[in-house]
Amino acid sequence: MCDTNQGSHTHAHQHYCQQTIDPAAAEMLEKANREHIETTWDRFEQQKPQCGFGDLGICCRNCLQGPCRINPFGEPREGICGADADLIVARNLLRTTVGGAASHADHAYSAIHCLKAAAEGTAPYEIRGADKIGPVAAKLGISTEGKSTDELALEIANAALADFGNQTDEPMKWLTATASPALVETWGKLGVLPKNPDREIRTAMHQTSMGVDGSPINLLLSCVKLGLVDGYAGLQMGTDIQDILFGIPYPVKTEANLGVLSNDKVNIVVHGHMPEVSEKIVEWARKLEGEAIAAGAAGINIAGICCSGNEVLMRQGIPLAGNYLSQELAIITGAVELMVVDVQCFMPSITKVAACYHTKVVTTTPIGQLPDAEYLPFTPQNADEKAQEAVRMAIAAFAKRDAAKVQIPTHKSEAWGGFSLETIVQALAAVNAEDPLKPLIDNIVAGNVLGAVGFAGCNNVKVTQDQTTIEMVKDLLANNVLIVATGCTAHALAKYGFLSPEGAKKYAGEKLLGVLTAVGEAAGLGGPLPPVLHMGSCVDNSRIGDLLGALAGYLGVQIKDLPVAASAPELQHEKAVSIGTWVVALGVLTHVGVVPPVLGSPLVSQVLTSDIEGLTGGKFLVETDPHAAAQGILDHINAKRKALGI
Ligand code: NFS
Ligand code: SF4
Repeated sequence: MCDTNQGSHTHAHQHYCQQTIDPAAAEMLEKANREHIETTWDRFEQQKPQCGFGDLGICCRNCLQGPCRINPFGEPREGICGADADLIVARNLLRTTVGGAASHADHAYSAIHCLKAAAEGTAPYEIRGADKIGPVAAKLGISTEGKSTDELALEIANAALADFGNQTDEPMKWLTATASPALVETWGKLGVLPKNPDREIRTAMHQTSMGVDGSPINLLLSCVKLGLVDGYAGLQMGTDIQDILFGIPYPVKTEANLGVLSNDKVNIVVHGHMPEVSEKIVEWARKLEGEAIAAGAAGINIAGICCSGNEVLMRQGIPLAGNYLSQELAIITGAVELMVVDVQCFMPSITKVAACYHTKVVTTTPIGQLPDAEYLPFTPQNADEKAQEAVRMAIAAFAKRDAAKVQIPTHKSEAWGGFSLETIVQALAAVNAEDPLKPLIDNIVAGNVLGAVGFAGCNNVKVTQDQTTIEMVKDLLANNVLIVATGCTAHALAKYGFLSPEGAKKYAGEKLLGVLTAVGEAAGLGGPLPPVLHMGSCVDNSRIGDLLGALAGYLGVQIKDLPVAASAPELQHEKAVSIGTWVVALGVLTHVGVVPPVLGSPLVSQVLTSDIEGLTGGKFLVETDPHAAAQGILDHINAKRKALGI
């Protein structure tokens, strides 16, 4: 690593078009090559060819007699215990779903603790989303009469904790309070209503252990259950609590791509997922700006990677530096003083890349440590202290920045974020104050908006960074499909101008542009709404669920009847699998652009891409070609329109 005598990197004239379509990323890959710095793409090459058994999902290590592998073309057909391909694939898929659901439930759990401490006055967080308390209290059946904001926040935090402590056979309160009665009934009949998220995670680990469940179908139903754990104990609970704590997002303009890093300011990059950490870093970076100036910098610049970036974009207007595959590249600019991480999606490699520069990496949670990073254990109580420490570390590092190693790509695009359901309704209310959803519905009925698709999920080194996402969204917008986006796909779309009013003029079909312009102008934006509405982080996929629920409720139909779909074009994380499972449970066609490890079981593949539709109304669409995927989604939207008689 960063040893100039090491001659192992020889792609001097490579153009990196296999790796990424992002010119800023390509420029940094070129710099990495020049400086002999290994990136995730180099490590991907070293992994090739990846194991075919793993790829198909037919290897099992669930007991110490293994590993066992199934031969898809012959013998052996069973593992040592007799588990066949269907069983092994289904078991593995459930463990993946558990991994995702556990990540999101643990994320929500941290937010609950932070809200509780804030409400009790033991942690330095101000409750900024008092306007979210009413709706959340109402759905949970909590009376607000005569209670203070703090009292209500505490009661809501305790209601969330009660779901985690539920020892009865009643389903999770957060789920029944949020989902429509018809969905609750459907899930009840399937026997997949989760009770206590921690218990479901435990039970699923047990169910998949050696010598327990031998029924692939039963295991797949548990996947749906864990998808619901993710949806309601992770996404919905996380978003509701975070909105109460940090405020409901409202539209905000910012910029995206590595060009947001500053040449003359202290650059701090927040990376990971938990706004408890990133919000405090932003707060203290603003408060300590004078110290940075005293140290010779022009100020402090904060930028975000992955979902931490989305969180502070939505509520603080902080620019996005890049998505998952750009995390090492941000450090390779040589201009980052500090990268603060908390949990999820940060590569263990970042400290090695950072060691080639003056960059400090700070870890903040007991479960997310890196051996060569500085560990600042954040708690709700000490967050002010730890954030100051981190920001001062960045200021101190600024003096060590080596100008000879700095190269910041100039690429950046204007991007709007912060489109919560509340904001979308508010924008629509400018057109029709009495009945805000009516203009959207009328335009859907008239065909000016053909349908809507939610884009979510990651980058994955197996596919060219951002390409599938961008190509699909271009096709769909040209066909007047409204797009909402979260997570790393939202970053991708931000980088190429899809989150800006200009993007509407460039990419939206004529009819869609007319609607975006009418709403944007009525809402006082002086131009069209962006054609892609940034709804937040991956946890904020609950906002897409809220939007779908509102549309279905308005029309008096089920979500499964709507002309909508979802897509995770470049998924990598287990969380993307559990989110996708929740979305399928809602009744939505869900496209994935990377083939999940299930093809080793014809049965599991058949259930996920077809049979499950008969149970929930949703199913997975697996398609790696962006244009074919967009066409599949358009066909689906048109079929749903026809069934609705519009
Ligand atoms: Ni979602 Fe966010 Fe990005 Fe994927 Fe990772 S940051 S929670 S998992 S990689 S979108
Ligand atoms: Fe092999 Fe069965 Fe053990 Fe899996 S659980 S490793 S298939 S013996």
